[in-house]
Amino acid sequence: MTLEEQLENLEEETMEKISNTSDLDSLNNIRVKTLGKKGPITEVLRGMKDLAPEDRPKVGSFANQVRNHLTQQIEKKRAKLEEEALNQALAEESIDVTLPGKQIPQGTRHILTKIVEEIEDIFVGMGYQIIEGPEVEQDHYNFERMNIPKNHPARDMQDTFYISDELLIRTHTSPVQARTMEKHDFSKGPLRMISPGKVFRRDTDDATHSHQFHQIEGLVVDKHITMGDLKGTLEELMKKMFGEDREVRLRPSYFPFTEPSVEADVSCFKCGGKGCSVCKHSGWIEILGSGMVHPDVLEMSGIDPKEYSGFAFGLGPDRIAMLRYGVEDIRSFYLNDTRFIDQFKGE
Ligand code: 2NL
Repeated sequence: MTLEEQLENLEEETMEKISNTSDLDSLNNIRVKTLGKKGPITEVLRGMKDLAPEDRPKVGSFANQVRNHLTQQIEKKRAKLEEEALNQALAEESIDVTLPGKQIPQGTRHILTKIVEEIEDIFVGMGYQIIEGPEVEQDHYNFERMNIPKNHPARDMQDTFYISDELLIRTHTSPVQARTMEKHDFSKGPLRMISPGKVFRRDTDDATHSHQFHQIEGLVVDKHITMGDLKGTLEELMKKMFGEDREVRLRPSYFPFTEPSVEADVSCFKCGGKGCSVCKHSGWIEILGSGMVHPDVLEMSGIDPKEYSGFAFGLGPDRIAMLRYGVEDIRSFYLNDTRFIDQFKGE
């Protein structure tokens, strides 16, 4: 076989291989094997030394022609394979922009937070400050300053989570008020405050008890504060919360930190007082405890009870939410089951 014939065969075989290949790797192998330094074309060119000198230019130019042609064909095929690979990748990555998006659920503040904020707004409207304080509290502020000395039976009513003999998690928010009273400068005006927050008692949880719940306490101290001020304030609160035609009824009660002490009832917001299941057919709903601040409590906070008097009250946002929305189990507020929580989205 002449060198020309060898070259023609090589060209034909390679063209066949190029057309049969379907991936870039094997195409590259064909290029290296055919056109590379150790490939057949280089071999042919090397064999030219055995030719007659006058034949060499013709064979050389033919060999170059074959090489150029094959190079060109390989490049063409490479471009084709690359385009195919790109199109395939695009097809795999394409997204259907008309599909519905992922739903990201909208959250809402907890119903207890909403009730606390609603009550805060009412009192801010009457010129009260909102004051918060520590949940870990000293026995001194939580009990002693509230007229509940060691061995006082009221300590049993408020079974307590103690951290040490002198430290506990507060059983009410009153210590925030004791801390505020001792600092208040009465030359700048009366003290009007509410203290909302979490409180803790060592109760066994059931439908109506939770070891953690919420309290909002209110306190007003000034010269000439009377029970009339207390009743008017509670009436204003109840009308804003439960409707303009609500009435307030005070019944005598006992708290160690108030004297006299009263239990406040509101006329039933459901039946208006006729009697229904919400008010247990009495027409009245027990809503909070309150009274005139005990003179000893004022004195312990550095306030002269001969000159100043005050009223105070404590109410439970948990109980208010239960009454208003017919929640039967206080524990529902603390389970974080979104099926429960979500019911109050619109409130
Ligand atoms: C309840 C109702 C109450 C107070 C809280 C209070 C605060 C100070 C002085 C006097 Cl600084 N009293 N708070 C008063 C009456 C009732 O809470 O059922 N508590 C067990």
